[in-house]
Amino acid sequence: MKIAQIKLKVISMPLKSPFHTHLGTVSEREGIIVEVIDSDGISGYGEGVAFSTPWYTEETVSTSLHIMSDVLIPLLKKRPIKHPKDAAILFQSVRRNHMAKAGLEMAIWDLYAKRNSLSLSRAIGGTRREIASGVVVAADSLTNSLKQIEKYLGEGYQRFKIKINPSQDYSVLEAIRRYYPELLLMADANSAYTLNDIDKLRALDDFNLLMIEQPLASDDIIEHSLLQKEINTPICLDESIVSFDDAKNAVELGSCKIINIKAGRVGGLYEAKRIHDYCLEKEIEVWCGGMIEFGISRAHNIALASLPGFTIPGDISASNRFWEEDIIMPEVCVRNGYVCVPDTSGIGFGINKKRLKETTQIEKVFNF
Ligand code: OSB
Ligand code: MG
Repeated sequence: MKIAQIKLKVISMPLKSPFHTHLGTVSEREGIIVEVIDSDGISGYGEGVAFSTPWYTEETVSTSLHIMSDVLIPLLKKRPIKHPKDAAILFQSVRRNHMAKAGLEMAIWDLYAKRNSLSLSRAIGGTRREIASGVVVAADSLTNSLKQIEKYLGEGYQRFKIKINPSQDYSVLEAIRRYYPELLLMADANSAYTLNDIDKLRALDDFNLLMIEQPLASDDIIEHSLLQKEINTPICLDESIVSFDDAKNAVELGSCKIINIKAGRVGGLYEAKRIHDYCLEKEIEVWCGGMIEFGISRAHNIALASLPGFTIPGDISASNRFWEEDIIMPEVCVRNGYVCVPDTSGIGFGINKKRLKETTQIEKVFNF
Protein backbone atom coordinates (compact mmCIF):
# COMPACT_ATOMS: atom_id res chain seq x y z
CA MET A 1 0.00 0.00 0.00
CA LYS A 2 1.65 3.22 -1.11
CA ILE A 3 -0.08 6.37 0.13
CA ALA A 4 0.16 9.22 -2.39
CA GLN A 5 -2.12 11.83 -0.82
CA ILE A 6 -4.36 12.44 2.20
CA LYS A 7 -7.25 14.91 2.18
CA LEU A 8 -8.96 16.16 5.34
CA LYS A 9 -12.29 17.95 5.08
CA VAL A 10 -14.03 19.56 8.05
CA ILE A 11 -17.75 19.38 7.33
CA SER A 12 -20.75 20.76 9.17
CA MET A 13 -24.41 19.76 8.95
CA PRO A 14 -27.53 20.60 10.99
CA LEU A 15 -29.32 17.70 12.73
CA LYS A 16 -32.97 17.18 11.75
CA SER A 17 -33.83 17.73 15.39
CA PRO A 18 -31.62 18.68 18.37
CA PHE A 19 -29.99 15.84 20.36
CA HIS A 20 -30.39 16.41 24.11
CA THR A 21 -28.33 14.95 26.96
CA HIS A 22 -27.74 16.29 30.47
CA LEU A 23 -24.31 17.43 29.19
CA GLY A 24 -25.74 19.69 26.51
CA THR A 25 -27.52 19.80 23.18
CA VAL A 26 -26.11 19.01 19.74
CA SER A 27 -27.95 20.86 16.92
CA GLU A 28 -25.16 21.17 14.38
CA ARG A 29 -22.62 18.36 13.83
CA GLU A 30 -19.09 19.03 12.66
CA GLY A 31 -16.83 16.17 11.63
CA ILE A 32 -13.64 15.41 9.72
CA ILE A 33 -13.81 13.39 6.52
CA VAL A 34 -10.53 11.61 5.81
CA GLU A 35 -9.62 10.42 2.30
CA VAL A 36 -6.44 8.37 1.88
CA ILE A 37 -5.46 7.98 -1.79
CA ASP A 38 -2.87 5.44 -2.94
CA SER A 39 -0.47 5.57 -5.88
CA ASP A 40 -3.03 3.73 -8.08
CA GLY A 41 -5.61 6.44 -7.38
CA ILE A 42 -7.78 4.28 -5.09
CA SER A 43 -9.45 6.17 -2.20
CA GLY A 44 -10.19 4.90 1.32
CA TYR A 45 -12.52 6.89 3.57
CA GLY A 46 -12.68 7.44 7.32
CA GLU A 47 -14.35 9.92 9.63
CA GLY A 48 -13.00 11.75 12.66
CA VAL A 49 -15.89 11.60 15.15
CA ALA A 50 -14.80 14.17 17.76
CA PHE A 51 -17.39 16.84 18.50
CA SER A 52 -16.97 20.63 18.24
CA THR A 53 -16.60 20.85 22.04
CA PRO A 54 -15.11 18.32 24.52
CA TRP A 55 -18.40 17.25 26.19
CA TYR A 56 -18.13 13.52 25.41
CA THR A 57 -14.35 13.03 25.40
CA GLU A 58 -11.45 15.47 25.64
CA GLU A 59 -10.97 15.59 21.85
CA THR A 60 -12.55 18.23 19.60
CA VAL A 61 -12.66 18.80 15.84
CA SER A 62 -9.80 21.32 16.21
CA THR A 63 -7.57 19.06 18.31
CA SER A 64 -8.22 16.13 15.94
CA LEU A 65 -7.39 18.24 12.90
CA HIS A 66 -4.16 19.37 14.57
CA ILE A 67 -3.10 15.87 15.66
CA MET A 68 -3.90 14.38 12.25
CA SER A 69 -2.15 17.19 10.34
CA ASP A 70 0.90 17.82 12.50
CA VAL A 71 1.55 14.47 14.18
CA LEU A 72 -0.08 11.41 12.59
CA ILE A 73 0.22 12.23 8.87
CA PRO A 74 3.94 13.08 9.31
CA LEU A 75 4.34 9.63 10.96
CA LEU A 76 2.65 7.99 7.94
CA LYS A 77 4.99 9.90 5.62
CA LYS A 78 8.02 8.45 7.42
CA ARG A 79 6.98 4.80 7.64
CA PRO A 80 5.46 2.64 4.85
CA ILE A 81 2.28 0.73 5.74
CA LYS A 82 1.55 -2.80 4.49
CA HIS A 83 -1.56 -3.44 6.54
CA PRO A 84 -3.93 -1.16 8.55
CA LYS A 85 -2.61 -2.82 11.71
CA ASP A 86 0.79 -1.22 10.96
CA ALA A 87 -0.86 2.22 11.16
CA ALA A 88 -2.54 1.34 14.48
CA ILE A 89 0.82 0.23 15.88
CA LEU A 90 2.65 3.25 14.45
CA PHE A 91 0.13 5.54 16.17
CA GLN A 92 0.79 3.89 19.56
CA SER A 93 3.79 6.23 19.96
CA VAL A 94 1.26 9.08 20.34
CA ARG A 95 -0.66 9.25 23.63
CA ARG A 96 -4.48 9.04 23.44
CA ASN A 97 -6.10 11.24 20.71
CA HIS A 98 -8.06 8.12 19.75
CA MET A 99 -10.59 9.79 17.48
CA ALA A 100 -7.86 11.45 15.42
CA LYS A 101 -6.05 8.10 15.10
CA ALA A 102 -9.25 6.24 14.25
CA GLY A 103 -10.20 8.65 11.45
CA LEU A 104 -6.96 7.89 9.62
CA GLU A 105 -6.70 4.20 10.55
CA MET A 106 -10.24 3.48 9.35
CA ALA A 107 -9.63 5.24 6.02
CA ILE A 108 -6.59 2.96 5.63
CA TRP A 109 -8.81 -0.09 6.41
CA ASP A 110 -11.22 0.96 3.66
CA LEU A 111 -8.32 1.42 1.23
CA TYR A 112 -6.82 -1.95 2.21
CA ALA A 113 -10.16 -3.74 1.73
CA LYS A 114 -10.70 -2.06 -1.67
CA ARG A 115 -7.17 -2.94 -2.83
CA ASN A 116 -7.86 -6.58 -1.94
CA SER A 117 -11.41 -6.60 -3.41
CA LEU A 118 -12.85 -7.47 0.00
CA SER A 119 -15.79 -5.94 1.80
CA LEU A 120 -14.62 -4.18 4.95
CA SER A 121 -16.75 -6.64 6.92
CA ARG A 122 -14.83 -9.60 5.42
CA ALA A 123 -11.49 -7.82 5.80
CA ILE A 124 -11.98 -7.60 9.59
CA GLY A 125 -13.54 -11.07 10.01
CA GLY A 126 -17.25 -10.20 10.01
CA THR A 127 -19.77 -13.02 9.72
CA ARG A 128 -23.19 -11.35 9.74
CA ARG A 129 -25.03 -10.38 6.56
CA GLU A 130 -27.40 -8.05 8.38
CA ILE A 131 -27.26 -6.06 11.60
CA ALA A 132 -30.14 -5.58 14.05
CA SER A 133 -30.81 -1.87 14.31
CA GLY A 134 -31.36 0.18 17.46
CA VAL A 135 -31.97 3.87 17.96
CA VAL A 136 -31.38 6.50 20.59
CA VAL A 137 -34.17 8.76 21.74
CA ALA A 138 -32.67 12.01 23.04
CA ALA A 139 -35.66 14.32 23.26
CA ASP A 140 -36.26 17.29 25.57
CA SER A 141 -39.47 16.02 27.21
CA LEU A 142 -41.35 12.83 28.03
CA THR A 143 -44.07 13.68 25.49
CA ASN A 144 -41.47 14.02 22.74
CA SER A 145 -39.67 10.84 23.83
CA LEU A 146 -42.95 8.90 23.57
CA LYS A 147 -43.63 10.44 20.14
CA GLN A 148 -40.16 9.46 18.93
CA ILE A 149 -40.52 5.90 20.23
CA GLU A 150 -43.82 5.54 18.36
CA LYS A 151 -42.24 6.84 15.15
CA TYR A 152 -39.11 4.67 15.37
CA LEU A 153 -41.15 1.58 16.29
CA GLY A 154 -43.10 2.17 13.08
CA GLU A 155 -39.80 2.28 11.17
CA GLY A 156 -38.88 -1.15 12.59
CA TYR A 157 -36.15 -0.29 15.12
CA GLN A 158 -35.56 -3.18 17.51
CA ARG A 159 -33.94 -1.56 20.55
CA PHE A 160 -34.50 1.83 22.19
CA LYS A 161 -32.06 3.85 24.24
CA ILE A 162 -33.21 6.66 26.52
CA LYS A 163 -30.88 9.31 27.94
CA ILE A 164 -31.39 9.64 31.72
CA ASN A 165 -30.06 11.75 34.61
CA PRO A 166 -30.92 11.97 38.34
CA SER A 167 -33.81 14.37 37.74
CA GLN A 168 -35.27 12.47 34.76
CA ASP A 169 -35.05 8.76 35.30
CA TYR A 170 -37.62 6.74 37.29
CA SER A 171 -40.73 8.65 36.18
CA VAL A 172 -39.65 8.73 32.52
CA LEU A 173 -38.88 5.01 32.38
CA GLU A 174 -42.06 4.19 34.30
CA ALA A 175 -44.15 6.10 31.75
CA ILE A 176 -42.41 4.43 28.81
CA ARG A 177 -42.90 1.00 30.39
CA ARG A 178 -46.60 1.74 30.96
CA TYR A 179 -47.07 2.22 27.20
CA TYR A 180 -44.49 -0.33 26.04
CA PRO A 181 -44.07 -3.18 28.57
CA GLU A 182 -42.20 -5.42 26.12
CA LEU A 183 -39.90 -2.89 24.42
CA LEU A 184 -36.16 -3.73 24.33
CA LEU A 185 -35.28 -0.71 26.42
CA MET A 186 -32.01 0.59 27.88
CA ALA A 187 -30.84 3.79 29.53
CA ASP A 188 -27.67 5.84 28.99
CA ALA A 189 -26.63 8.16 31.82
CA ASN A 190 -23.42 9.62 30.29
CA SER A 191 -21.88 9.75 33.79
CA ALA A 192 -24.72 11.70 35.44
CA TYR A 193 -24.60 9.75 38.76
CA THR A 194 -22.23 9.10 41.67
CA LEU A 195 -22.08 6.27 44.20
CA ASN A 196 -24.27 8.44 46.48
CA ASP A 197 -27.11 7.66 44.05
CA ILE A 198 -27.07 3.88 44.62
CA ASP A 199 -30.69 3.85 45.87
CA LYS A 200 -31.89 5.76 42.81
CA LEU A 201 -29.99 3.43 40.50
CA ARG A 202 -31.25 0.31 42.32
CA ALA A 203 -34.82 1.56 41.86
CA LEU A 204 -34.32 1.32 38.07
CA ASP A 205 -34.16 -2.47 38.49
CA ASP A 206 -37.99 -2.22 38.36
CA PHE A 207 -37.97 -1.66 34.60
CA ASN A 208 -36.33 -4.76 33.16
CA LEU A 209 -33.78 -2.64 31.30
CA LEU A 210 -31.40 -4.40 28.91
CA MET A 211 -28.64 -2.40 30.59
CA ILE A 212 -27.66 0.95 32.05
CA GLU A 213 -24.87 2.62 30.13
CA GLN A 214 -22.10 4.60 31.88
CA PRO A 215 -23.87 5.60 35.12
CA LEU A 216 -20.73 6.82 36.94
CA ALA A 217 -17.69 8.95 36.07
CA SER A 218 -16.40 8.90 32.50
CA ASP A 219 -12.95 7.60 33.48
CA ASP A 220 -14.02 5.26 36.29
CA ILE A 221 -13.64 1.51 36.41
CA ILE A 222 -13.38 0.89 40.18
CA GLU A 223 -16.65 2.46 41.40
CA HIS A 224 -18.64 0.79 38.62
CA SER A 225 -17.46 -2.57 40.03
CA LEU A 226 -18.92 -1.60 43.44
CA LEU A 227 -22.17 -0.40 41.85
CA GLN A 228 -22.61 -3.57 39.76
CA LYS A 229 -22.68 -5.61 43.01
CA GLU A 230 -25.57 -3.44 44.29
CA ILE A 231 -27.89 -3.45 41.27
CA ASN A 232 -29.42 -6.17 39.09
CA THR A 233 -29.50 -4.17 35.85
CA PRO A 234 -26.38 -5.02 33.83
CA ILE A 235 -23.92 -2.12 33.62
CA CYS A 236 -22.54 -1.31 30.17
CA LEU A 237 -19.42 0.85 29.90
CA ASP A 238 -18.96 3.41 27.13
CA GLU A 239 -16.75 6.44 28.01
CA SER A 240 -14.60 4.42 30.48
CA ILE A 241 -13.33 1.99 27.84
CA VAL A 242 -10.79 3.71 25.59
CA SER A 243 -8.45 0.74 25.05
CA PHE A 244 -8.08 -3.03 25.15
CA ASP A 245 -6.46 -2.73 28.60
CA ASP A 246 -9.46 -0.79 29.94
CA ALA A 247 -11.78 -3.52 28.66
CA LYS A 248 -9.70 -6.25 30.27
CA ASN A 249 -9.49 -4.41 33.61
CA ALA A 250 -13.24 -3.71 33.62
CA VAL A 251 -14.10 -7.33 32.88
CA GLU A 252 -11.66 -8.68 35.47
CA LEU A 253 -12.98 -6.30 38.15
CA GLY A 254 -16.63 -7.01 37.32
CA SER A 255 -17.26 -3.33 36.51
CA CYS A 256 -19.65 -4.17 33.68
CA LYS A 257 -21.46 -7.09 32.05
CA ILE A 258 -21.63 -5.45 28.61
CA ILE A 259 -19.31 -3.19 26.60
CA ASN A 260 -20.29 -0.58 24.04
CA ILE A 261 -17.52 -0.59 21.41
CA LYS A 262 -17.00 2.57 19.36
CA ALA A 263 -14.03 2.34 17.03
CA GLY A 264 -13.52 6.12 17.26
CA ARG A 265 -13.28 6.04 21.06
CA VAL A 266 -10.66 3.27 21.10
CA GLY A 267 -8.40 4.47 18.24
CA GLY A 268 -9.72 2.44 15.32
CA LEU A 269 -10.83 -0.94 14.05
CA TYR A 270 -7.70 -2.85 15.09
CA GLU A 271 -8.20 -2.00 18.78
CA ALA A 272 -12.00 -2.41 18.48
CA LYS A 273 -11.49 -5.92 17.12
CA ARG A 274 -9.05 -6.81 19.93
CA ILE A 275 -11.68 -5.77 22.49
CA HIS A 276 -14.34 -7.73 20.60
CA ASP A 277 -12.18 -10.88 20.47
CA TYR A 278 -11.40 -10.67 24.18
CA CYS A 279 -15.07 -10.15 25.12
CA LEU A 280 -16.15 -13.06 22.90
CA GLU A 281 -13.70 -15.32 24.73
CA LYS A 282 -14.88 -14.06 28.15
CA GLU A 283 -18.58 -14.24 27.18
CA ILE A 284 -19.07 -10.51 27.68
CA GLU A 285 -21.69 -9.16 25.29
CA VAL A 286 -20.78 -6.18 23.10
CA TRP A 287 -22.65 -3.80 20.82
CA CYS A 288 -21.69 -0.97 18.53
CA GLY A 289 -22.26 2.54 19.84
CA GLY A 290 -23.08 5.61 17.75
CA MET A 291 -21.55 9.09 17.61
CA ILE A 292 -24.25 11.02 15.69
CA GLU A 293 -22.09 10.23 12.74
CA PHE A 294 -22.18 10.82 9.01
CA GLY A 295 -22.44 7.97 6.54
CA ILE A 296 -18.78 7.02 6.35
CA SER A 297 -18.50 6.26 10.05
CA ARG A 298 -21.95 4.65 9.92
CA ALA A 299 -20.64 2.31 7.18
CA HIS A 300 -17.61 1.43 9.32
CA ASN A 301 -19.97 0.70 12.22
CA ILE A 302 -21.95 -1.72 10.06
CA ALA A 303 -18.75 -3.64 9.22
CA LEU A 304 -17.68 -3.68 12.88
CA ALA A 305 -21.08 -4.88 14.07
CA SER A 306 -20.91 -7.79 11.60
CA LEU A 307 -18.34 -9.47 13.88
CA PRO A 308 -19.82 -12.49 15.69
CA GLY A 309 -19.63 -11.06 19.24
CA PHE A 310 -21.97 -8.12 18.48
CA THR A 311 -25.05 -9.83 19.90
CA ILE A 312 -27.05 -6.77 21.03
CA PRO A 313 -28.62 -4.29 18.57
CA GLY A 314 -26.39 -1.19 18.51
CA ASP A 315 -26.91 2.53 17.91
CA ILE A 316 -26.91 1.76 14.20
CA SER A 317 -29.72 3.81 12.79
CA ALA A 318 -30.52 4.88 9.23
CA SER A 319 -28.92 7.97 7.68
CA ASN A 320 -32.31 9.68 7.91
CA ARG A 321 -32.35 9.37 11.73
CA PHE A 322 -30.15 12.48 11.88
CA TRP A 323 -29.73 13.89 8.35
CA GLU A 324 -31.87 15.39 5.60
CA GLU A 325 -29.22 14.16 3.16
CA ASP A 326 -26.14 12.08 4.07
CA ILE A 327 -22.69 12.21 2.42
CA ILE A 328 -22.88 8.60 1.17
CA MET A 329 -24.79 6.90 -1.66
CA PRO A 330 -26.96 4.99 -1.22
CA GLU A 331 -27.87 6.12 2.29
CA VAL A 332 -28.00 3.62 5.18
CA CYS A 333 -31.54 2.19 5.36
CA VAL A 334 -33.30 0.12 8.02
CA ARG A 335 -35.64 -2.57 6.64
CA ASN A 336 -37.75 -4.68 9.01
CA GLY A 337 -35.40 -3.65 11.82
CA TYR A 338 -32.19 -4.65 10.03
CA VAL A 339 -29.41 -2.95 8.08
CA CYS A 340 -27.78 -4.99 5.30
CA VAL A 341 -24.02 -5.52 5.46
CA PRO A 342 -22.67 -4.59 2.01
CA ASP A 343 -20.68 -7.27 0.17
CA THR A 344 -19.06 -4.90 -2.33
CA SER A 345 -15.47 -3.83 -1.70
CA GLY A 346 -14.43 -1.55 1.16
CA ILE A 347 -17.10 0.25 3.18
CA GLY A 348 -19.54 -0.63 0.39
CA PHE A 349 -21.02 2.86 -0.03
CA GLY A 350 -20.16 5.56 -2.56
CA ILE A 351 -19.58 9.21 -1.71
CA ASN A 352 -22.31 11.79 -2.38
CA LYS A 353 -19.82 14.32 -3.78
CA LYS A 354 -22.40 17.10 -4.12
CA ARG A 355 -23.43 16.81 -0.47
CA LEU A 356 -19.83 16.53 0.70
CA LYS A 357 -18.91 19.66 -1.25
CA GLU A 358 -21.78 21.79 0.05
CA THR A 359 -21.04 20.87 3.68
CA THR A 360 -17.24 21.32 3.54
CA GLN A 361 -15.89 24.23 5.61
CA ILE A 362 -12.11 23.58 5.55
CA GLU A 363 -10.01 21.40 3.25
CA LYS A 364 -6.37 20.37 3.76
CA VAL A 365 -4.31 18.35 1.29
CA PHE A 366 -1.12 16.44 2.17
CA ASN A 367 1.03 15.11 -0.66
CA PHE A 368 3.38 12.22 0.11
O1 OSB B 1 -23.10 8.24 24.93
O2 OSB B 1 -23.52 6.79 23.47
C1 OSB B 1 -23.32 7.96 23.78
C2 OSB B 1 -24.02 10.19 20.79
C3 OSB B 1 -22.94 11.05 20.87
C4 OSB B 1 -22.04 10.92 21.88
C5 OSB B 1 -22.19 9.91 22.83
C6 OSB B 1 -23.26 9.04 22.76
C7 OSB B 1 -24.20 9.20 21.73
C8 OSB B 1 -25.36 8.32 21.65
C9 OSB B 1 -25.70 7.61 20.37
O3 OSB B 1 -26.04 8.09 22.60
C10 OSB B 1 -26.08 8.43 19.20
C11 OSB B 1 -26.15 7.71 17.88
O4 OSB B 1 -27.02 6.88 17.67
O5 OSB B 1 -25.33 8.04 17.00
MG1 MG C 1 -23.13 6.27 25.79
